[in-house]
Amino acid sequence: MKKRQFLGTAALAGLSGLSTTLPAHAAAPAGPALLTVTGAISKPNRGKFDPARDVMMAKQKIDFEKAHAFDYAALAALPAVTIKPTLEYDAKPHTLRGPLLLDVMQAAGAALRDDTRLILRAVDGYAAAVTVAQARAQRWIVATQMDGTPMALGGLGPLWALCDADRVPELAAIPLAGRYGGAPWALYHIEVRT
Ligand SMILES: Nc1nc2c(c(=O)[nH]1)N[C@H]1C(S)=C(S)[C@@H](COP(=O)(O)O)O[C@H]1N2
Ligand SMILES: [Mo]
Repeated sequence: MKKRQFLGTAALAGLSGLSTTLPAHAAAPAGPALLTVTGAISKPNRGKFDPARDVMMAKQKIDFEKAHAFDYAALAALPAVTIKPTLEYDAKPHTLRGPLLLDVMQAAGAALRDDTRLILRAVDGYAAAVTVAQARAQRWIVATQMDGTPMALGGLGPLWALCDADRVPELAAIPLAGRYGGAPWALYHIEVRT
């Protein structure tokens, strides 16, 4: 009995000793990270850039000390909004659904000054920037679904940052073929730049 008690106490002491040496961040997602947010954030949930693992990011010259990774479940757990913009590929309205970009930023602890820039980067290297003020005013979302279905990698997914361009006058004024120039499909990385 005494021995078991001692071992229990020792195990607990060991655990608490370990936890104080771990970095103070929440657990990384269980599923594969679909979106990694880096830069000016205060809620990291994984380690800094690791050249042995973050290989595609290395090729795209991405480097960071802090990062918050989201898997599909983490994004799906945030409140979702639905938009119905006309897309240029078939000139028809489609239903895009996902969390607000700024809610995703908030979950990562991103700096959210009006002039903070969010660099939205896609797997093919395409990148576009939106300011926090623009993301708020135009209600940008990180779409996780189109027409009720998750979007494929190789298509427009798995994530697409966009807004309801039909209902944003300055975007609706642009011909359809150029209206989504600022909206990277296959989004996988966002850098928060103050
Ligand atoms: N990942 C990714 N997103 C992108 C692009 C791209 O090349 N790659 N092109 C942008 C531009 S310039 C426009 S006008 C629209 C449509 O481009 P697309 O015909 O290449 O899809 O998507 C935008 N989003
Ligand atoms: Mo474009």
